[in-house]
Amino acid sequence: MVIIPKNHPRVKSLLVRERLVKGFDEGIVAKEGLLAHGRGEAFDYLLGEKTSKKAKNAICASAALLTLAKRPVISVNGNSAALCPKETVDLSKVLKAKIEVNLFYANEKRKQNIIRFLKKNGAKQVLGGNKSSQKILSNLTSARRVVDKGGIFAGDVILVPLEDGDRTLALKKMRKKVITFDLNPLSRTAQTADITIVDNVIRGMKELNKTCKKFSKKNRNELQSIVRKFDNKKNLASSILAIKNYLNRRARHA
Ligand code: PTJ
Repeated sequence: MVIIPKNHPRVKSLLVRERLVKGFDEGIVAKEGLLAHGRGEAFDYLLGEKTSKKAKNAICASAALLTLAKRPVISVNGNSAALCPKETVDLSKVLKAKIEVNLFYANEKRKQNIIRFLKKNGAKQVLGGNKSSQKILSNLTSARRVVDKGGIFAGDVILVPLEDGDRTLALKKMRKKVITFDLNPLSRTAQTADITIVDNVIRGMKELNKTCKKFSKKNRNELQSIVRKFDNKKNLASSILAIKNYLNRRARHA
């Protein structure tokens, strides 16, 4: 454990990094998850380490789609479990959504650790650990193809934070709506999902929770109109432009 000085300019992101390292030490995060986090940090830096207006638009559209969903599911991997366990559990309660652990780097022990960790953080039920209710997604070759028949397999709107592009595409081919958190607006997942929230999952999940609570009072017509008006391609293009503008500004002052 590193002692981080309170006045360090990047204290927040260093604390988040520590949380992930702790998750790794406790058998929740994969080794590769530490690398994925580093990639995310780089994009977060270029995006100003704050929730942008574009991310807020995507969060509103996601909250509307999740509130309209009949069988919403939150898919959890090692990184998202370590970074926002409470927010994941709270969101599942607000939406009456299922939580399912689904790993890219399959490891039964890590899966069970994540299930226990989420339960310690208030989850009543966590799917993904029961072999007798497993289904295999035939259009997917990675370990993520193993899903629960009452969870991801049956879900209509699936939230997949920090994802790989293959599963996003596979779920979309099954006519499911896919929402992702991805700080890289250029990634295949970001480009393939129905809604991409280009924000750090640690900030974005809090905002999504707040918005879902607010939207639970809205009627279906209002929610449908929010979803209809959202354009993921346009929103992603604005995030890419924001990075380009930031780099141009920095280059001018170099
Ligand atoms: O726990 P597992 O086995 O399911 O594995 C999880 C990881 C994340 C290791 C796995 O899904 C993976 O390898 O993901 P990728 O392909 O590296 O993609 C992760 C994406 O998430 C990248 O585009 C990162 O920029 C982005 N990312 C990383 N950290 C964050 C993030 N996006 C939002 N918030 C973050 N904190």
